Amino acid sequence: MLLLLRQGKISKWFSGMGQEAISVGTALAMDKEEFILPMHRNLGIFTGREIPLSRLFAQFQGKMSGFTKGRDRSFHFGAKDYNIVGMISHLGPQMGVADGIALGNLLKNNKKVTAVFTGDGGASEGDFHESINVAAVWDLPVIFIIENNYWGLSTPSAEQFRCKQFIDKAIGYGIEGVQVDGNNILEVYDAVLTLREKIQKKNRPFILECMTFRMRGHEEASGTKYYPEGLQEEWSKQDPLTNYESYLLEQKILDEQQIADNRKQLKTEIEEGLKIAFDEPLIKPDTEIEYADLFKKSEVKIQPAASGRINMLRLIDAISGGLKQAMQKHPNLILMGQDIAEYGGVFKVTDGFVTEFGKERVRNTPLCESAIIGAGLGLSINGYKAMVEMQFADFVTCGFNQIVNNLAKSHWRWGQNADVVVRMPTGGGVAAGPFHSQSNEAWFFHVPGLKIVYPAFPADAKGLLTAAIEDPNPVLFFEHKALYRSISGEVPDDYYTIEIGKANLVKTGNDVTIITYGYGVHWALETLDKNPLVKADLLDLRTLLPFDKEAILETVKKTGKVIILHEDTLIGGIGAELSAFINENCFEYLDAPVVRSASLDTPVPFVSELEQNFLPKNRFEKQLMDLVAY
Ligand SMILES: Cc1ncc(C[n+]2csc(CCOP(=O)(O)OP(=O)(O)O)c2C)c(N)n1
Repeated sequence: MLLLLRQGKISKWFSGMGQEAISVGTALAMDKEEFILPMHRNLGIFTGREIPLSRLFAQFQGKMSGFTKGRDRSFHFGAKDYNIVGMISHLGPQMGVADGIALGNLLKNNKKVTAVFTGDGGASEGDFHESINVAAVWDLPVIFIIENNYWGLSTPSAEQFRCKQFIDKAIGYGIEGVQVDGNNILEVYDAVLTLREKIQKKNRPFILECMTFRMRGHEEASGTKYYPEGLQEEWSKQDPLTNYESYLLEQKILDEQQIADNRKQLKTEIEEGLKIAFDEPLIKPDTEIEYADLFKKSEVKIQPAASGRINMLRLIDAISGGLKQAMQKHPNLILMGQDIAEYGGVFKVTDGFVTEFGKERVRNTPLCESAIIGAGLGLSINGYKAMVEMQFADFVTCGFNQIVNNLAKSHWRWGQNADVVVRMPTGGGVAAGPFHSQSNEAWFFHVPGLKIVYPAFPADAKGLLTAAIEDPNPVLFFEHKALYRSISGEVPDDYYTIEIGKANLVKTGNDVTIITYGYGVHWALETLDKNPLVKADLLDLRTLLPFDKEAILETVKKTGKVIILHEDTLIGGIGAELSAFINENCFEYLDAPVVRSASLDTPVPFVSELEQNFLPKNRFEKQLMDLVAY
């Protein structure tokens, strides 16, 4: 690999020289059916699972027969056929994903163990803490393998953490930790095997700390100048390959001839693999495929309610009812969130669910948004569906990385869908201040690979939530807190789904188009009631990503005047994108500039007078009337 790198024949490379015993020992000790989640230095996991070298080289060269269709490099890939889940660059998020896979195994009671890797540097991340904490509380069958090589890029342990060793941290999590010489393959192999057996007798997580040293630079370009003089020479005496070879020679298990034969055979294998990969043509870009692979093909059947039975329900009851029916329909659906079990969630959406579905499927979580959203992906890898309730949409910031980098990108990167719905109680108007009132849908609107649903009425909320849960892709489902108990509507009693991506024309008129969603729909209705002379098309988007382009074009072409209304702040909001879309696609039909009505570009204030001033509702009426008069 080093030669190829110098020749410019492969892209970036993270050498595991000096640490090989950990990957190889682990791969051999784990059952092939069990998942391993490696890091950037764990080539031995991939070769240990006997992935053909030609495919690995194809991956490193960005060829089609690799694992990511040329979309991601080096070790950033998963290989589901080999039960390997590759990392994202952010290191720590792997551990939450491992929790989810392990949770799936726990629920199946299949005695399978999951192994996940981290370095000593990555162990400083919040994900490390969250994931081990969740695994400890839930007794998850997972081994957290820490490759302690004393350096994170150029930063020595003394500048990374104060603890002496990682097994000490295990005590804090209430779990057991084991430390081994990571340069001794027999010790690593034996430790992993022993921990597996312990876990199979009684489900629980372990920390396995493997002491080792990275002989080369973080990646080749960054060198090793920061290592103190003599350190590499010192560690080279403990090289795992040469030491093991000497041991096998001493024990007369190998002789020099066999070593030479092995090396020759490996050289041939490498050269053959390389040739296959090099001979493969370069990938030809096809934009259609690039877009198509963002999502797993969704087979959501649009299912109308079977009977005509209708109830008048509040938004909260419609959501709760939809979720309950989804739980009945999908026995593999797992709910996770803070206080959602016996307590029923802070808004009571899951009130009574534990009694019907049990605590295994309705899971209280620690305050660990990142690990739990990551666990959602892990559950989907293991054949489950997950719904994660954010206690308030504001708190999604603590799980942001998992959503935008893991859930959103995994299908496009390596074909693994994230069958996860994140429910987001959102919005203001309840005098709850800047951290319990935000509209943050625009943060996610910019992320390819996500779907965003935001219903305004009870019937839409139920049918779109059931559709979101059926959809095998990640969906953010926004629910306006202030509407939970303030609006009611007719809701079909039976299970049904509404198509994601379709807007609804709530009112029709020729003067002007109002495009909005969420609370905006109700503000617009109120304003139109107050001004009966204004005849407007009122388009409720219902889904923000993908937004309904046809419906927008149709109404704009009809009225020639558009105002976009949203509760979120103005700059960089969804209105900006919609306005650009309209200008680009039906400029000739416009009789006035596209107008946006949004909240002030400040955080959401607490005091009611300030909040009302912040929200667009009171400005909207004038903006609408000015537009009509334009
Ligand atoms: C969140 C995040 N911050 C920074 C980086 C850049 N980075 C990549 S690897 C690395 C050092 C990791 O050290 P360690 O976890 O000890 O693993 P090692 O490389 O030593 O095997 C850093 C800083 C990153 N990939 N992700």
